[in-house]
Amino acid sequence: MTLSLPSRAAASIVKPLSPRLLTLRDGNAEMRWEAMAGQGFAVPTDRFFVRNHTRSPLLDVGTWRLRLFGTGLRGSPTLDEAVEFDYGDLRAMPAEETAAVLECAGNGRRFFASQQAHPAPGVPWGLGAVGVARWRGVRLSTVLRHAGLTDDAVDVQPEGLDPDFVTGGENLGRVRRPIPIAKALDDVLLAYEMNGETLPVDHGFPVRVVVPGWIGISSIKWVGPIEVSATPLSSPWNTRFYRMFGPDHPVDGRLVTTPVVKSAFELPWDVRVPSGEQVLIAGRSWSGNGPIRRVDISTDDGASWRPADLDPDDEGGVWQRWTTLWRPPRPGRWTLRARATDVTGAGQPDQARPNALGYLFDGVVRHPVTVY
Ligand SMILES: Nc1nc2c(c(=O)[nH]1)N[C@H]1C(S)=C(S)[C@@H](COP(=O)(O)O)O[C@H]1N2
Ligand SMILES: [Mo]
Repeated sequence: MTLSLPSRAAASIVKPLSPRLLTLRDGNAEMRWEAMAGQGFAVPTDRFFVRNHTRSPLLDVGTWRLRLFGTGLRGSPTLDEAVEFDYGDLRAMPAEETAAVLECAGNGRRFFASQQAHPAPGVPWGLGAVGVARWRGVRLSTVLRHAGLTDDAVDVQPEGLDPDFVTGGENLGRVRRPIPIAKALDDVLLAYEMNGETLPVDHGFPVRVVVPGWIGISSIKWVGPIEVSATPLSSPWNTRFYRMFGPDHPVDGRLVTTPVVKSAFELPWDVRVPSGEQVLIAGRSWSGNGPIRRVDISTDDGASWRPADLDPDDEGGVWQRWTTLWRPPRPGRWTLRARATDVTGAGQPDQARPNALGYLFDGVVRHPVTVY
């Protein structure tokens, strides 16, 4: 008898990976959008996407410490002299809860290839590398002040306790990315709960950073050391990765910070629907710039558009649920399209601007449907 070995993905991710809820992509887990049909505002944790550069570490909360150091703190402590906080210290500080979107910068990457003949390397995500959760924790600003923040601090760089990231034979060290002090003092959380429960292992237990409104890589999981610096910091995650490179962009690339406008149907890819019957189609749209103001739907391959009905409960929220009615006229292959516009007027073009690493796909996605 042969025993099947766990896949790379199963070894990297701790939570159960139900194929009804999640799709595996190169060792990462993508939320299936049909698993959001009929759900509330937040994405339940069992179907929340997981993006791991290496694998989820099992950390001991008893010995875990947050360690702040650097030239932006009083006395410029080194890592060895770091100001430490344990889990109980953080739990004892004033708590805050916020609903925030977490989205991978490469969400939608596969559509650069499938819709624009412009493939990009990286995890070939559909639209499910995104989720909204209720994050509860302590403000980073509170911890920074307890640690002796000075007026000289310019950058704050949290570092994950997962294994070093090795690519092409090169060890790039622990996953880390600087946050400018203004953002760090604004709304960044050190979260220890997700959707009302203890933060799960795959999402950063015991504590992760949540940077509302910024792309996923900013929200460092399994945070340990935090460097607070009086001079600008950098890491491969803001110089080599998570930059837009290519003919449309500056030679040294453009830093990726804010997610773009996107829309998704809460339907299986290649869904089958009967002809002649009216169906209620639901979906969601979101943007890093702020609330969604309008969503237009096309059920005839882009020939005509009509406004979707926006769920008033979500007005001004971090994402927007919507519905539309459709009576497929006759059997055949159709595509559904959803196109949102946010509060700044930013919308979704037919074609996203390509970039070498396939970030920030904001194009209108053609969702295939078979009518029978
Ligand atoms: N320490 C650490 N933090 C990390 C990562 C990682 O691999 N290691 N991945 C980042 C990326 S690219 C994304 S998109 C989000 C994903 O968060 P999630 O797995 O909780 O959905 O975490 C970010 N934080
Ligand atoms: Mo990501």
